[in-house]
Amino acid sequence: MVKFADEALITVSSGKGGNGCIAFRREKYIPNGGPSGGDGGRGGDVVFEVRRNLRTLANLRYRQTFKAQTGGDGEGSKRFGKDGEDCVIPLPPGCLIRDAETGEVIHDFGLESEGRLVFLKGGNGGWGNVHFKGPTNQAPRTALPGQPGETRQLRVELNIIADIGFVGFPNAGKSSLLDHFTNARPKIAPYPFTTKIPNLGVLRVDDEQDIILADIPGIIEGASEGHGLGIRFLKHISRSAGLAFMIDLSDDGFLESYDKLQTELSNFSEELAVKERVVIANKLDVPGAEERLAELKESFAKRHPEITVYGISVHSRWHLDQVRDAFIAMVNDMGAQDRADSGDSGNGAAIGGIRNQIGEVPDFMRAELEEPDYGPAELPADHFGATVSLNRKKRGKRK
Ligand SMILES: Nc1nc2c(ncn2[C@@H]2O[C@H](COP(=O)(O)OP(=O)(O)OP(=O)(O)O)[C@@H](O)[C@H]2O)c(=O)[nH]1
Ligand SMILES: [Mg+2]
Repeated sequence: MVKFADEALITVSSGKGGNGCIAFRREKYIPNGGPSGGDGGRGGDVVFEVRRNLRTLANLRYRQTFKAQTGGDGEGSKRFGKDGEDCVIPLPPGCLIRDAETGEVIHDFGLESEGRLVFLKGGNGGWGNVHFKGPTNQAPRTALPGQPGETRQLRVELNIIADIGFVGFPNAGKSSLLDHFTNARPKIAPYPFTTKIPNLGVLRVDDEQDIILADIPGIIEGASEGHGLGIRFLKHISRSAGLAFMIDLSDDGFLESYDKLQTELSNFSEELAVKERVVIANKLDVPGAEERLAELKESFAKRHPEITVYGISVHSRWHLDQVRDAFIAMVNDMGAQDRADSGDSGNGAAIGGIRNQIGEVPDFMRAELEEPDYGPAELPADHFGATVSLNRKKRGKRK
């Protein structure tokens, strides 16, 4: 079963319009009643809808073809055909839609949590023969077929939205920190690459603020060339307010870790390379770690004085509050900056975070995949051509 997917290739088609009808009014005592064929109904649209309780594109992996319904054909007695039902494709927040062939961005939902995009309009219904009546043609035998729908091949990409993204070598304790701070219960184990898909958790600050933390699979030197699980998951922290670099003090390479990680980030994107950050040195409980922390702090003071280094132990619960405060500060700084950029002076305390942009966030990791409703099934494909429905009821004999 696909549990997490952040890319999907899909084909979407809007519905064909229903055909117009050729029919004539035939009633007793009303000879030559005139044309009465109604118009076909409109074909259904293809609509994308952002649902905030969805977290993955796994639902688009199960079903890759999405078709809106064909409009119903017009009928006699000037009855219009029924409009085809729209095909609504639910997406999690943070999606981007591209043309599958050219890669051109068609729509970016960004941080929207409730967006709706009518992507392909259904075909119009064809005119019934009532429209073709004229002074010289009182019994038109013409009706129009419905207009065809459109089909496009698309690539949907998901960039998970988080406030703080964790970056670190495998086994540094990223998932352990997520587990401590949030409601998420990621797998934690003493071997590298325990985490294979991004984990999200919600850090509750107070009634007004939640901070979303993203723990992504560990990256290693050469990840940008495809080593380990690669750097493809870095895209999920690209939109975050700040990064937390986690360094394992029990690892002999602790002094070089930061620069190696930074190199991989720079290879991925400039945006990530310059993002606001803190460094968290974990496993302070292991023997010799205190000395290593002092060494690390000294090295940062010399080479990256703008970055704060926090020494913690998730196991022993040491100094975790400092890290929590640092996360809150990064998120609020970003919130204040966003408000300044948008010209809003903001009154009251600066509360940042995605929660304030996308509203209530669900308990991600426990949220069950919603069963999406794609609308009704499609009518048969060979459904084409103007329908002719002449009423063949015999006229009563004229007396
Ligand atoms: N001694 C000590 N061990 C820790 C601490 N925090 C985590 N660990 C251990 O380090 C190991 C790795 O922890 P994880 O949280 O799975 O590490 P990760 O960074 O998520 O690793 P990947 O998912 O493989 O990238 C586990 O055995 C943890 O129990 C700590 O503060 N002290
Ligand atoms: Mg992990």
